[in-house]
Amino acid sequence: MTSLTYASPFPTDFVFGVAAASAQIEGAAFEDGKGESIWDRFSRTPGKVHGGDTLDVACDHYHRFDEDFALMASLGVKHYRLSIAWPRLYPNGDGELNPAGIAFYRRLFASMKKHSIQPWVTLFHWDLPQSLEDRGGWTSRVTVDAFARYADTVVKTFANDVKHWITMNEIRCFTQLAYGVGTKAPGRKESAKIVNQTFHHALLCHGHGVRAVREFGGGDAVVGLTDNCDVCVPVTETPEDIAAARAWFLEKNAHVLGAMHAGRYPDDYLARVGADAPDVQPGDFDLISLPTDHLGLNVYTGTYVRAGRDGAAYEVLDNPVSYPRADSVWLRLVPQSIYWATRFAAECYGHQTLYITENGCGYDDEPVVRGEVFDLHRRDFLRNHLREAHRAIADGVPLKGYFLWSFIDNYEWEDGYQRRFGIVHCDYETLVRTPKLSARYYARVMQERKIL
Ligand code: PNW
Repeated sequence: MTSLTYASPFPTDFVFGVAAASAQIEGAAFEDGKGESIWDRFSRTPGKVHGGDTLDVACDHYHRFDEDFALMASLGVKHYRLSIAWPRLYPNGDGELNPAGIAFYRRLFASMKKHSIQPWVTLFHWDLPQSLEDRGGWTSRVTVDAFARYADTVVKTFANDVKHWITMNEIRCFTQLAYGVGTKAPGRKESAKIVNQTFHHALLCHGHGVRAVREFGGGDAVVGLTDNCDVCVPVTETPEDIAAARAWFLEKNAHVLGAMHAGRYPDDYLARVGADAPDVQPGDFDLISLPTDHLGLNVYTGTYVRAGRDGAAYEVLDNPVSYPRADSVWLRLVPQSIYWATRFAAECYGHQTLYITENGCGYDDEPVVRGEVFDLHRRDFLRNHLREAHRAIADGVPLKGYFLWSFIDNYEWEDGYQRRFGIVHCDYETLVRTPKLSARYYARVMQERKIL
């Protein structure tokens, strides 16, 4: 332990930021030549998205980005993680490039520069062009080839504007939940073999993203993956429970972080999936295991694990129904997940530069009352989670930054607009933005660089 206490400031190079994603805030879903994305299609499929909400308008960030960056700057935000909409640049995924799409992001980056906000750009945050889905989507290598071209274009075009790159956002969500469970676009329910293949194709695209940044990003550009690794927390912080949690972490993350790190699928993973293992072509792992500069972790919740009985490596504890959670049923409030996710990622895979690229909470009922939103629950959430980030740093974990999800209420995928994650409230009728109490709180934290 160092002498860092909660009252001491975060290290001077620690990055505080906010995050959002193209499909969730931009709107203008069919403007200026943008192609249809799988979420445009999925949201129009009856019964798939709460309230039948579409991405057509969202926060209208497409037309209001300058106002949004002015607001960010007024809150003291200096780092913003955003994503580029693939179907804005290549309406069909491959084929013709849409110059209006490029022009939009040029205007956007110019506005960020004007407001002294640094972009952290994710190449893919789930808005796959529908045309590629029609040709197999993530089950097909057609998507990998198209992504390679898209990544080359983005990095070449914006190399002067962007120095921080993230290849993919949360591989599990657009593979397993989208092609296995079916709750996310395109809503398919395929076999385990096919789902494992979608993971493999996503890993290949990550590799292409790294390659593109190395080839075209300039010498000072950095790149890494953002993963929503499965996170566990030892029930008690005893050596036995910590060892059990580490064993669980390694097992659950073998097919993404384990594979990237080892340069092949780990043996225990291959033994577990047997005949459902993905098909791997020669050279695939040369791409997948290209060295990266950082690893981003999106951490929202965690699973409690303790030492196993009768020789088992671990035992998972189910959460009782009364365990506290946000309004998203999956978002149980487990602040220690920040500490253990980053610590295990550093210990198990040797990562030297880690970022929390998302952390936040979603609630449904956050009304504006006399011009204010009293989201004390979010202010508390932030404080509790930042304390665990602080604890990780004190224990020597190389955690270098924290991006809050999200800057503004936005399209929460299958939960539509009812679920609010923003520190800025969005009125979806008037599109008026109102910073919540949590925005004022986070602004002070960023300014003073310590937990208040
Ligand atoms: C992330 N889960 O999604 C995404 O990166 C964001 O686009 C999204 O808005 C945000 O978190 C809040 O949901 C997740 O089921 C979706 O554990 C589902 C899970 C985790 C993250």
